[in-house]
Amino acid sequence: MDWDQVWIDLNIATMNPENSEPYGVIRDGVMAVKDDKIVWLGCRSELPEFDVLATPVYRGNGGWVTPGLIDAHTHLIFAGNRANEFEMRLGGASYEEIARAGGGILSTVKATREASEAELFELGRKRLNALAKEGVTTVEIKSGYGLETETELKMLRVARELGKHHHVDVKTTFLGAHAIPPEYKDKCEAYVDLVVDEMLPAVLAENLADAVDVFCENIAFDLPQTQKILAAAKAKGLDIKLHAEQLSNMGGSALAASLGAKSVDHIEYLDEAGVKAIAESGTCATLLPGAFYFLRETKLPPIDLLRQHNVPMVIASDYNPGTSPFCSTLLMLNMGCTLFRLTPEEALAGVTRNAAKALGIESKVGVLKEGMQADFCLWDISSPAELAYSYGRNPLVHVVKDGKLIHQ
Ligand code: DI6
Ligand code: FE
Repeated sequence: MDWDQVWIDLNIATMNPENSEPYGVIRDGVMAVKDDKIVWLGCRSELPEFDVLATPVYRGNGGWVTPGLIDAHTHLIFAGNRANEFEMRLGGASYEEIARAGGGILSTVKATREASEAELFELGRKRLNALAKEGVTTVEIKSGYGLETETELKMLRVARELGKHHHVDVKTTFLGAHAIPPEYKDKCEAYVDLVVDEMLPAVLAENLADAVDVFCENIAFDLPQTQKILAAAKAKGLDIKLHAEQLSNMGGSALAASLGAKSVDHIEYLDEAGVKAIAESGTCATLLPGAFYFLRETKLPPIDLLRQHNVPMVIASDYNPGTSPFCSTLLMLNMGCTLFRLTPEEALAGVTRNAAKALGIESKVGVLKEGMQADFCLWDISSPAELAYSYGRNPLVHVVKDGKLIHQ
């Protein structure tokens, strides 16, 4: 066998649903890599002969291998922070009240408009490093703190640049409809037209986005406005997704499902009709426990209904300065289990297999099997549930990305 590297003495949580063991486990496993692909994976007892003198062999010392983690929902490019609003909320103000008073997303918009591309790149690079140190190999990054053409493009360019200069793969999402900017206060329709007629074509002209997202909420965009933006994006061949049912039940998820959205995100207020709609369209449910926790939300997303209807559940950090200031995908595994009562296996699927589906890259990453991209993590843990159980002692030992051992 002509292989580039072989990994032995591992337990492999393949997350491959074709393997009926919990976590798709292969014990005493071996994985072989050639170029950027996994070319052999199985039990050591079935390992074919290979040239042991010519092939580097890495030992896992009985540790666990998982697919590289995928954080499918972040807003990690922004300037400033919102610790002052945290204090206001602790003093009794609600997130909606702060937003309606011109704070919230708009205060981050002000800081982000003022920041240079180089400053945003540096902020983004540090945050991406923090995620990568916990085993993230693919991340989605949204715009949405510009709310004017120039700054939306600036954010997306920074996201694309980060993807070029970092081993972590970056998928970008245009979220021009994140809030109504001050210049368009009381002129929301005109802002939607700007998003559709000016921003979207500019984003497409520079190929800056893989997907389009909207914040469908009573403090943001209503159903007809959401429909207009998502339909325009879909017509241009972009993936669509939606911030839906976060603070109230607007029917955004059913709309997104009818347009073939990849995911609906947050969804604390999603009802059974909405769950059925996304189940039928194959749309993923992205759960964001960091925002749930930080807003001290009490309404749980409909986890049992999602299970009953076999909706793929994704877990993501939603890393942003307002509702989820947590630059950690691993922490979300714990929060997903403690707050939403996911099983550790569901949580891990939410940052691997299902996250890949939500980003439309499930044919390449998210599970470990022959032919997939060689993106994987080696962890110093004695069972995969440990990833969700404990937080703070980072158990990551090695990351392999596109077949290359990453030194970080
Ligand atoms: N929902 C959220 O939780 C974030 N965006 C959204 O649409 C919050 C973003 C922020 O407050 O800065
Ligand atoms: Fe978000």
